[in-house]
Amino acid sequence: LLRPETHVGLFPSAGMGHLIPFLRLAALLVRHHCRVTLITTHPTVSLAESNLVSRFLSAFPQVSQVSFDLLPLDPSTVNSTDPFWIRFETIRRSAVHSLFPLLSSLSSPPLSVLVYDVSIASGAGFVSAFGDVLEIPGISPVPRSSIPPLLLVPDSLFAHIFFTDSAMLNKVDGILINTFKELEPGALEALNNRKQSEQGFPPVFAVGPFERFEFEDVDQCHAVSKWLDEQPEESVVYVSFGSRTAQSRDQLRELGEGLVKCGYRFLWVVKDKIVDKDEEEGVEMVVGEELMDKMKDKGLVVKHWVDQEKILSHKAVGGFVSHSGPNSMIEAVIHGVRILAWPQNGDQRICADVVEESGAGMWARSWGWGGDGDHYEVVKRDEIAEKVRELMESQSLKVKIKRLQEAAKKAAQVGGVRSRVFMELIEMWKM
Ligand code: BUP
Repeated sequence: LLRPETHVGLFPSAGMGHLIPFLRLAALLVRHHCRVTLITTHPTVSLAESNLVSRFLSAFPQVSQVSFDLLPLDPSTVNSTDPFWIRFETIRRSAVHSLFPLLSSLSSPPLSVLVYDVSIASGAGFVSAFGDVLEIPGISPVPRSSIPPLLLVPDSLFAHIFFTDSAMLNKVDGILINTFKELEPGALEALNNRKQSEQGFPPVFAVGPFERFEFEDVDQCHAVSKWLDEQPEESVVYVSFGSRTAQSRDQLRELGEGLVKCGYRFLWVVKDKIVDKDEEEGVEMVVGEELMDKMKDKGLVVKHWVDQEKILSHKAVGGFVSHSGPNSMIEAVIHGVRILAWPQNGDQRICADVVEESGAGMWARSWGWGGDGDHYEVVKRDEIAEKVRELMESQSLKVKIKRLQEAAKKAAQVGGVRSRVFMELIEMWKM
């Protein structure tokens, strides 16, 4: 007997940190014989997004793509200058008019389910923060200092989106999170416990960990791979703060000096602007020729999109100085690379707590938020050098991250818990 095909609509919001897990989810759903339609907006905010969508669609011709039309948004009606947040809001406002007709038009076969993005791509810890921000079941108490500063500014666009989306969470049929039990046991258990379901909180599905697929290959990475091939095993610290964090010139210089001082080899991805399209100056201009000169013996410094998972999977890489974005955190765990978490904004302090609690690495707790708000202060080179050394030298972290890596591998293997969760979901969507 032929069962009707499960047709999944995927609608990611803006930014690579959102697009990447959606496309990995799409690839996993195709592997589980679902029909997938990807809903995208045009133009994308960053070039990296449009490049990745093209590569994905060439690799998966069986996935259909439809465009979601955006209504014009007057920037003066939103309290933000961040292009990604402005796009989130544009999508949310346009959805009121355009989403239903678009979904109804996807009729062959009709959509079984729509997976969308609550604009806060995150782990179970942050999802459990929806509702009551200070007393969060399943994770360590969250001090006020870990709440993203913009969330405490009531008229900020970030707070507006967070609180409206959190109120909507009770209306969805389920929540998918790219995580797995050993990484966030307390938060996942609390999210799925009876007390919450009695309050109408939807079931939570730990669908992770998501791994990289071949469509993510990028050409510019030959020089990076070649350099890594020449470095001894576990000798390199990889430094990156994700796709949306631009650091101040002062901070970049201190970081570069700190890396020189730490004594370890390093691969550093510099980001000077929030959106890649705005990057104009070369890395020498941004970091300064003098510092570039000091760094050349021990480090490779780049200012373009790199294939992060390929780097993390390279045997030369032993540590990762990271903003602890949720994707980066999971990717480091999959590849057994210990993390020094230096959260810059958003949910990253919640993730840094997960890093510490799970044994994935350590968190430089006393360092301020990134960016240029009131909470920002430049972290000095000596502190950076000291923490990097601690990360690279810690035997206990080495042991803990390998244990977690094993659990991640087990969850993602054929017949592992992740595929069981996918099968459960797909059965549910057929009903
Ligand atoms: Br930068 C950079 N190459 O050069 P996060 C990032 N990535 O592959 P974020 C690259 O982007 P949000 C690069 O592997 C990860 O999958 C990286 O996601 C990849 O942080 C993704 O770590 C970054 O969650 O997004 O970018 O701050 O704000 O949504 O957490």
